[in-house]
Amino acid sequence: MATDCEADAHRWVEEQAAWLEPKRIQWCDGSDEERRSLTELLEQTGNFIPLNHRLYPNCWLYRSDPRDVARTEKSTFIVVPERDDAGPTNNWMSPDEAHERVWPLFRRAMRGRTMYVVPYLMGPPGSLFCRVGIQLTDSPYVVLNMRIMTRMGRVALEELARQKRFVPGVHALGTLDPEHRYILHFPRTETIWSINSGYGGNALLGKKCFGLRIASWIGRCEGWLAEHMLIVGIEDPSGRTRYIAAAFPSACGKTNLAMLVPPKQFDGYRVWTVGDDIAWLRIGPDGRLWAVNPEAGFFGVLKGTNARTNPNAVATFQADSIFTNAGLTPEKTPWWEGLTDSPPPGTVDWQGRPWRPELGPVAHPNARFTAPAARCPSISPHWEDPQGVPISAILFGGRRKTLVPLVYQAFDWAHGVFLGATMASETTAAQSGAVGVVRRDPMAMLPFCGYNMADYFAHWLEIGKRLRHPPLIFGVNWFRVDEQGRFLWPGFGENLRVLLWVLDRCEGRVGADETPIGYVPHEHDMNLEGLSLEPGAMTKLLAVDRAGWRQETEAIAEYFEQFGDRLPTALRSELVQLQKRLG
Ligand code: GTP
Ligand code: SPV
Ligand code: MN
Repeated sequence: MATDCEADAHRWVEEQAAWLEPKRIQWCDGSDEERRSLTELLEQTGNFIPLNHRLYPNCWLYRSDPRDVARTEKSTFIVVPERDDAGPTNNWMSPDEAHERVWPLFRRAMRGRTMYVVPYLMGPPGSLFCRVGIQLTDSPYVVLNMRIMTRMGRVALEELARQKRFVPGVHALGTLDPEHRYILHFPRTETIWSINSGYGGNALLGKKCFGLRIASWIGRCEGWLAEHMLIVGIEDPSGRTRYIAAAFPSACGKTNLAMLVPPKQFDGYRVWTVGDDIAWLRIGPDGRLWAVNPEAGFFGVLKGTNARTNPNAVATFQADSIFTNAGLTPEKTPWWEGLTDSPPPGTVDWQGRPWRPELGPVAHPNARFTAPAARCPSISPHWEDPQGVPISAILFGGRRKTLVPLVYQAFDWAHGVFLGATMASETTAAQSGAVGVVRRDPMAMLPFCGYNMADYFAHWLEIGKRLRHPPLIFGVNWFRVDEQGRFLWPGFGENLRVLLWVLDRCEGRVGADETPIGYVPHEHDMNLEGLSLEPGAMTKLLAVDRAGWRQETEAIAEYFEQFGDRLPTALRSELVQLQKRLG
């Protein structure tokens, strides 16, 4: 006997098929056999190329349409009746417009093609956090990615029978025309529609669409948080592990921090990866904040990733992985900027052209790997724990060439929410549009919050009130540069030094300088042994430039205006207090 939820799912699939008119329907079970047949099918298109099976067993290179290489924020909408419920930072569309203007684009969109029905889980099976999604798609590439990024197929169908509802998502490749690309979210019905893209966050609907936009709304209704955060465990030489969650905008270092390798001076420390992109956080019965990674794989940035910067990522994607928009060497291995000093002779670029410097980069700057989390050498033994892991500290960080210190601590939860709400970062290649422009990206959720950002801030404040043992909140910035534009801080593995100061603060083991923006480390409290920095670098990294911050508060005041009365008064008062402290 089918449960109501299973019956709903079947009925919904039939209804969608009647509109999309696929030639056939294939329910995905997640088996190896299924993977093999999809792979063969894709290889025939010429855009899915088997890599050197000795060096990269079971790995493929995929070339996407050159117009479809990153998330398209201008095509991404929150669909609710009232514009104000989407808020000033989201694109808004009314449900009527969605049905009248966008739904017709899906009509017969799968004609002559196979419609794959992809049941998937977000969250570990059997966990309170666990949810079911069902994505319809006509892209075998999307199916193969969903298979890595989520727990897909039979396991999700079994869970469906236990759940009351699922998140339906309809994805059609269409023509890939960016002018008619739409990624629509209906928080009220927990539904997703996506058309005219096959790339990443636009098309793998479990990730940003469900995992962040829809989940952030569900979390608000149910009293939890869905965040653009990594989760990492730091084990000290005594064998105790504490966990940190960190929100950095796209391509600002989450995967790298989650997979950090301790510098050699830190013998006895181990770093455990729980998640690299999304955290779902709940208040535990003990009054602490507990986090799970709802995903099962990594969709990570290739640029800059190598055996020195991120050996754990390199080991992870050495097998069973998909490389999207990397270059290809004559040895049939993938290549991207930063892997080695220069591409081997005879390398072709991400569009398959023999590479010459005039053609630009070998790999697209947003080229990515899709790899199973279970392959990661640093994967935490607790990464699938149903209750998650307890969070001691939350970090908010971005790319700021100037002003923002390497690390500073918020005075309390409300100040920490203010710190997150006002963070800014330079844009990256992860989204279409200009790169390197500083913009406010509150909690790294600007492109991912499924409702009014002011209400989201209020929700954060509310969660803090309900936490008996809230994590401490910190700001970090690995990206300060000197006058020549060189990074002042070496970053990557060396970031452990900052994490250890953070954990010491959590235990009240070190003092700090009380500055107008928060607590800043005393230089001598940070373990800098074996680190070679430019002379004076540490002073610059920890300085609080009052004049610069006064200017920043003006920019923040202006930014707050857009939220009107909906902005929580606590945040307005945090701004006033900061201004007072700055004098
Ligand atoms: P999304 O997957 O887009 O959400 O990105 P992410 O936040 O996981 O970013 P990721 O860790 O993939 O890093 C993005 C880029 O920043 C890569 O090119 C990294 O090599 C670089 N990067 C990461 N950490 C550091 C760091 O500590 N210092 C410097 N200078 N660069 C870093
Ligand atoms: C991001 O842009 O933050 C990503 C990649 O993690 S994507 O899944 O394409 O959104
Ligand atoms: Mn991301």
